[in-house]
Amino acid sequence: MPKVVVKYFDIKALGESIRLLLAYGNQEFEDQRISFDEWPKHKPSTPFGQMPVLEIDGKQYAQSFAIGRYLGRKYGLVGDDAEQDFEIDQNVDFVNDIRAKAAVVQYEPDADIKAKKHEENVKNVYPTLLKKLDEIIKKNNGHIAAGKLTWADFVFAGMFDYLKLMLQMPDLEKQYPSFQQVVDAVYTIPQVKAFSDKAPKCNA
Ligand SMILES: N[C@@H](CCC(=O)N[C@@H](CS)C(=O)NCC(=O)O)C(=O)O
Repeated sequence: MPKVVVKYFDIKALGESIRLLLAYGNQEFEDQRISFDEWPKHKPSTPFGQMPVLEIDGKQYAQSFAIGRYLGRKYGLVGDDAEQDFEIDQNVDFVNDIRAKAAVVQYEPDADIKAKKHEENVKNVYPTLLKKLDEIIKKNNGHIAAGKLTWADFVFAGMFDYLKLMLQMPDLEKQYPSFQQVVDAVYTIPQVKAFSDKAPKCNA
């Protein structure tokens, strides 16, 4: 077995899907959680100055969705044909669009502007996007794409707590039970659950 290391902060966000996919594939890995204080020391030696990073036998790879796609391919969590793979990529990009809209608010330093941006998104942006995502999941039998479990579900499940925090919607799954269906489809897989039960607890 190759020596595998996942480097990320001690949060779920963009790194959790990688941990969950490796757990799914029964791949042993070092779950290296780098503190925010320690990060500047590591940053220059990563491929793009960001994490998550997946290291395989000493070679570093980055970009969370590229890593997810790679692990999905490795563990059979992909589409049945090129068109289904296309749909998986498309819907992962859509999930990421929602994340990006919320991130603009989350990382706004000015408190007044932040509140205004959030209000604007709650009124004019989130309802349309979340309704669309709900429709997509329902159409795909409780999955993000292709009507079955794929690496896209791991991306969504892994970032769900972070999404809720950024959207400032702690009961999002109550509004959209389909979202919880995707999370459960991933976290109830025995080897994923075993990893998650033992992993450090973090709420985003
Ligand atoms: N497109 C990249 C984005 C990675 C990213 O934004 N990483 C953040 C944490 S979630 C980071 O490393 N921030 C620290 C920095 O930029 O110095 C991916 O999907 O992996």
